Amino acid sequence: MRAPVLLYACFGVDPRRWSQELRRALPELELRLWPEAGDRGEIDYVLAWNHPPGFLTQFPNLHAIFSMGAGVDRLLLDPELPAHVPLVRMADPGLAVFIKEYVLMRVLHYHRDMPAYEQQQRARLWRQQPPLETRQRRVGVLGVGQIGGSCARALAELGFEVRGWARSARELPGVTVFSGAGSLPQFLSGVQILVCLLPLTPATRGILNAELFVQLARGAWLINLGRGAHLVEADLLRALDSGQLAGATLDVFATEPLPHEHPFWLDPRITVTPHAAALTRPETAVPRLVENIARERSGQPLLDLVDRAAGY
Ligand code: NDP
Ligand code: OXD
Repeated sequence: MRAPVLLYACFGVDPRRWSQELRRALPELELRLWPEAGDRGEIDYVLAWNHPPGFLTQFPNLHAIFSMGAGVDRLLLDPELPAHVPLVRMADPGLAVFIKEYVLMRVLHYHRDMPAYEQQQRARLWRQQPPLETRQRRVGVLGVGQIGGSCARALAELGFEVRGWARSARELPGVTVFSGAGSLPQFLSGVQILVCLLPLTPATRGILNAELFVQLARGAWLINLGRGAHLVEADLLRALDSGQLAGATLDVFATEPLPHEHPFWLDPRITVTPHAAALTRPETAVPRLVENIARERSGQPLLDLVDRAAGY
């Protein structure tokens, strides 16, 4: 019997560390690195990222497509994505750890008035801002799945008053979870720091807009780590100008890299990071891939399957 074949086709991601880790963890598997795909009919699995539209149609015998990223929005935009091949999102526990660090860093930055101190420093102004206790600060997390859920729990452990929003009801220790579109206004009311960790789907595209901002506490802060297309950029600038929002931290953008002339770069109210809150690393990501390939080979249901109709 021939060995199963995994094709690494992650465009723009250096394959060296991945191939080392994959070969170590899956010695019984034959690993091929795009563009050295060999006989297309022999490819059983693809680890994919940023492939050109239609790329996957050349592999007629795929058993599963594994996304290198947690977000599969770009994969799902491929109009020729093979319809009947299971699509698996990345559930790398390392991603959740890095995003949690980033969220804690920015929430504490806003909570402890660092934007005001940075301004004061530039003006050589010595003025103490009375700190609030964490329990006096309401933080909302849009999307409390694998990553958002771990952030919400960590914020609750620090004592913040944490709300989460998801499609379906769930229990998260220390977090009040609201579910469904109808509960969004209730979730948003009084939120002072809003974190977005939603997947980009038809239901969530453009969700960070004027209508949403106005439902937050006045002078709220926004932290967007989901996708750039969640945010209506002009509405953010208007909300900052009106004082409805005090500031924003953005890691993801509608156009990446953020164009050189984009106003966000030099806006002192906005912190820009280059989609770097977390990166999938082979050390933490490969074990889940190994588990899923073993499951597929023994006819068990795959973990982390994408619901194509829901878009994530
Ligand atoms: P999950 O699928 O585990 O969680 C998604 C969460 O969003 C779930 O709680 C889900 O609800 C909720 N959700 C989805 N659609 C809706 C909706 N219409 N209304 C309300 N809630 C909704 O994903 P992850 O936590 O793994 O990742 C989330 C996103 O984070 C990724 O899709 C990606 O865009 C982004 N990301 C960004 C990174 C970065 O570096 N900036 C790195 C990694 C990911 P339910 O639980 O009910 O299904
Ligand atoms: C992801 C990302 O989706 O890095 O994993 O944004």
